[in-house]
Amino acid sequence: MQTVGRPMGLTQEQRDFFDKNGYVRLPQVFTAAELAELSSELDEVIERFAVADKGWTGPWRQKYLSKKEDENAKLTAMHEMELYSPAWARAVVNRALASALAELIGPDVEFHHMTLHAKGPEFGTPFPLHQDHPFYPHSDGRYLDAIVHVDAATEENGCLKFLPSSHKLGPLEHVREGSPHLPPDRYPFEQAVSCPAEAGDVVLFSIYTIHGSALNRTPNWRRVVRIGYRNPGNLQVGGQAMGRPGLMVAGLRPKLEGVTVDPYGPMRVETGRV
Ligand SMILES: O=C(O)CCC(=O)C(=O)O
Repeated sequence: MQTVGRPMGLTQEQRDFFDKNGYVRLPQVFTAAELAELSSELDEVIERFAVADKGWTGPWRQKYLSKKEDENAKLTAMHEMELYSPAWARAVVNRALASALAELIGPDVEFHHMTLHAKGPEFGTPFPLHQDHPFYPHSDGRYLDAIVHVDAATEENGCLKFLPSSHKLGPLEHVREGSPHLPPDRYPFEQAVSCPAEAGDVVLFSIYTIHGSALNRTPNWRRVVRIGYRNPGNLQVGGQAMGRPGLMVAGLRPKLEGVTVDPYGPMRVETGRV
């Protein structure tokens, strides 16, 4: 399948920033026209299928939220909007995004999953500091999450926050009570650096980079979509979308030792090692 959109290489400065900090903001990956389609189709899909609930659970909520905030904080979420919306299917194979990913974890890059995080007005729920590794552990670090900003994200509406250079720590033990998260006493939220972004920007970060976000306290929605990508040689060991092959967005699927592919049957992606 051909990727769509403009090719876009990373600047040396962006590469260096990513290597040092474990995340990087790519401005205006999506054009205004692409963004308008993504936004309106997302609204329709949310209306029809998304679920609003209290969001991530666990003892961290007592540390991050007042009683009133804890009672009211809400998240609207769902997975795999590429199966519901052509604009989001095109986003997966966007050429500007694919070429940036290929530079960092390629040359071969495979789509893995898509997840919506829409924080509603006033009490859009926060996310405690965590790595994404516990949610879909893979054998090595060649996995990037791409946060597509459908709305601008600011300090006030709960933009992403990162602990710079934390990707160098590798996979960490997480508290498993409720949603996996890092202990707030050892990883204080106040130490995280904000990464505000405009609508149309994409923030890339490693599966090992520690991140989170604060409450949306504004009267408007903050909608972002996470698209996960991996080098296909980085085999999954558990969690979300385990065993499901994804579209190749850069390079070609390699022939891997120990992975059997039946060209006439459903492709199986074997379990990797941690
Ligand atoms: O949507 C957010 O604010 C946080 C996203 C996040 O933590 C994640 O996608 O892993």
